[in-house]
Amino acid sequence: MTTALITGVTGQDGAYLAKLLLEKGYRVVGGVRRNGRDALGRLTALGIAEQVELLPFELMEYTNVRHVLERVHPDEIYNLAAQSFVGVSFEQPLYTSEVTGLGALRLFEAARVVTPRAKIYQASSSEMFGRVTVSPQNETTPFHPRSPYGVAKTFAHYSAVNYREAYDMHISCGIMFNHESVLRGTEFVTRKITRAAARIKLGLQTRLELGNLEARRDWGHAPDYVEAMWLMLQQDTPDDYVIATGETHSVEEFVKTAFEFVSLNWRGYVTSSPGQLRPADVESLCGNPRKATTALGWVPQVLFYELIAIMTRADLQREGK
Ligand code: NAP
Ligand code: G4F
Repeated sequence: MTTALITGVTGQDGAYLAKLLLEKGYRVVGGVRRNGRDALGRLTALGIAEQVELLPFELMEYTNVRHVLERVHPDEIYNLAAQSFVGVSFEQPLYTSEVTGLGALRLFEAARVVTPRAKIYQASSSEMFGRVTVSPQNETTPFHPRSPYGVAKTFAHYSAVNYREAYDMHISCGIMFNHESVLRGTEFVTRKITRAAARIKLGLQTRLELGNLEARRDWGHAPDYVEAMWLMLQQDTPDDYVIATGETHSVEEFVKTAFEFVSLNWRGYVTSSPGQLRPADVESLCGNPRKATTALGWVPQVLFYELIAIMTRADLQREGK
């Protein structure tokens, strides 16, 4: 039986990946942070909380990372743990660098010592492209990160490439564009919008305050994206892959579509507030996933309009209970 360790198993991607690997017959071990709330909500929602072996895991703590590898001896390691919210990274740049940047390096270093033959997936991000001058972006597009989070992910990405080249380790990076789902955190713009559209429709909320409505993103569906993570680790040779839909849409288009789904005109409810703007924002992202399609056979199944329908319908059901 193949053993996989997933760091960040309680997050959106961690939950979907755990489900996928369990379906494939893996032994799945998940690293969990100790905190005061129901950490297992997403695993419970997918009906797999009992099937994942959980271990205390903190990326800030090298000894803990190393002990977990010694105990689990994974064949595959998926490093999904991160302070993943770009907005907060401006408020907590040092913490974000510690977890999202140095945390990945701690894991690679521990794996070099304990499990050098394990295959590793690193969750890199389209946020590394930042201020783009070329569109669409692919694996050769230069990085120009625009946030402490983007800078930290770029450090982690180059650390992965360095360990691959220096120590011949099988580390692959998915340069993933935004991917969303019914399990997406409510702080991210998509879920903030679909939840608000549902709540306004149901009379539970009256207004929605957003920031930059002109920002454009390439939004896909998280269950499709975790499949790409797994595919990368089934290859003989490690590499980097852009994972994206190839479509770009504005935040305003997202709002309009979600509100239309609940038969409301968004203009009556949504404001753009300076308080929600970031010190620097990524204005436009659009990925070219051709390499992943050719080398991995990966194709996104869910695109923009279906994604919004899935998320808004789920929020209507959840909020209507
Ligand atoms: P998420 O929902 O925010 O999940 C992040 C996970 O990391 C959570 O399980 C969290 O645990 C854990 N974590 C945070 N700090 C940690 C620490 N110090 N030690 C151990 N675990 C820690 O993120 P996601 O959307 O699933 O994304 C997964 C990964 O892909 C992240 O690295 C993210 O940066 C990257 N990524 C995401 C996207 C996207 O659009 N979703 C795109 C590109 C890259 P708690 O539950 O305790 O908070
Ligand atoms: O949903 P967002 O917070 O996602 P962002 O910043 O693109 O980051 C996400 O995708 C990255 C991949 O590119 C991941 F690496 C990262 O971990 C995360 O999953 O914001 C999207 C856009 C931004 O331009 C933001 O300024 O929406 C704009 N926006 C406008 N109003 C807002 C809001 N974002 C949030 N979170 N909240 C708003 O009210």
